Amino acid sequence: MEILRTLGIEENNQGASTGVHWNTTRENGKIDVVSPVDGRLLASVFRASEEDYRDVSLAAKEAFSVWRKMPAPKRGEIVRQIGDALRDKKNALGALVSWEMGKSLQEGLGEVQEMIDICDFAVGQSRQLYGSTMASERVEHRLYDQYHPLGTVGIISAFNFPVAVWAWNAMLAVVCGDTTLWKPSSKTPLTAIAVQHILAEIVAANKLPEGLFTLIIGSGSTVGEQLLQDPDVPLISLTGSTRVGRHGAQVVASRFGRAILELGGNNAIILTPAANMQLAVPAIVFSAVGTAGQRCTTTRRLIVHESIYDRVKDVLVKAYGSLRIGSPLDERNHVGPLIDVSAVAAYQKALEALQEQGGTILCGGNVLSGKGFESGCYVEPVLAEAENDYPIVQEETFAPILYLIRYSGDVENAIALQNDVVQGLSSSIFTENLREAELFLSAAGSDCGIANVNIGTSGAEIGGAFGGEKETGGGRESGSDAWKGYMRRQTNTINYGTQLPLAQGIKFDI
Ligand code: UN1
Repeated sequence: MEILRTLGIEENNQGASTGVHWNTTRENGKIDVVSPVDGRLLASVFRASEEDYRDVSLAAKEAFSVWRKMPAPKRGEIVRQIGDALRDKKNALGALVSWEMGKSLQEGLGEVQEMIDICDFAVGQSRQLYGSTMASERVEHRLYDQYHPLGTVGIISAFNFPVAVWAWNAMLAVVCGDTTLWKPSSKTPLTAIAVQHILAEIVAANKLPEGLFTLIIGSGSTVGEQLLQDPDVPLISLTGSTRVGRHGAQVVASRFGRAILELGGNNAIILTPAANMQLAVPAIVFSAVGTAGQRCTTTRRLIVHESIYDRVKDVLVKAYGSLRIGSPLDERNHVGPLIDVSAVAAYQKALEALQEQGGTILCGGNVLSGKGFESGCYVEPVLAEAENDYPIVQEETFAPILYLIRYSGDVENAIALQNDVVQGLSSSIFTENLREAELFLSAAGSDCGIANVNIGTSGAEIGGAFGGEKETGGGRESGSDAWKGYMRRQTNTINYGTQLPLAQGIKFDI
């Protein structure tokens, strides 16, 4: 495949890089990367060893001692070059995202655009690592805080956004003066290797310390666990399921490391009687079936007022009937494959549980086979009627299953249902009623990290902080002031006078 060659992917690739150099471990076997698009073997990657982990961690640590001293705007200049390199490789990398992960080519290109956008954002941020100056209560004293680089940032990324979420973290981390250690999902190692090749050219051309960008690909229970436990990695940014995140958070907390967690969502859209259906219907369908339901921000619950419930149900059944499922590389299709056959099994299991618990499938529910579906990863998006308190509705199933839930009375009841799950990532309301919209956004409204009005739950821009509350983990990445999470704050008091006044008016004469 031409794009593989363009991006430096070979038939067999190594799973660890300290920057420009690749380790040569072969004894841990390899990961065969099979495309969910058509079941073809794209390439293989040799799993990294525990020794490889120690190499990359040391390289990142050594690079930090140099990188932290480079002025932040100069660090931004390197990120500018990365953004330019991504612009050059956008088509090939976007296509590889689609082949490896199975999202549409539009979305694969959009994912690379998201990387470019965060590069631009980080370049600007590199000149704005602001601290505050505070008024000191003491005479001839100055009190201020400043932000310093933190160290190596471990980035554990998920298969569904194999490169963009890494970029959100890495581009901010490096302008903040940190070095990075990336463990991508074992389901999508090729896009990570392609990105590492792009970075290696920039590291070499600018004679940067090797170890600025390091990569480790291997099993979670070996190198993943080493990363969580590594005292030389003061911050772990982890994107994944709540189950994986709960373990990771505990391990990192036990060594007093910091964690930025972006875990499961159970995102809902509320449709009130004042909803504009022209906006709502396409937003619901895109948010529910886009990326085959495999975004953290995918809409999983639709909470609809009883007075419009039947109409909404009919419109959606019709819309779902017109969805075209098939290769994500064919732009006429709306829905591509799930990542692998184990995701298909989880989809089937969820549908069984739903029916056992009293839910009704209105449309979809089959796994597709035959021509064009040889990978076994294509499923029909499901629209189902359910109650919010069904155990299966309370869980995140990473597949295109949308639960229709009815509410009655005021919007407060819908908000209560929306909040009545353990996750807290994204949420939306469709209404043209100001009171409903403002209540939803108020302190008594949505309890999620992201709350939208008249747009869907997915597709956030990089300019805003991204993350959620409760079992979503509480972390924030990407825009707004998320950069502060990648630095250590230091508060400084300077006495430029000739006296030694103590704070709180304490007298201590000797
Ligand atoms: C994710 O699914 O982990 O808001 C990230 C969105 C994308 C990012 C999703 N910009 O849907």
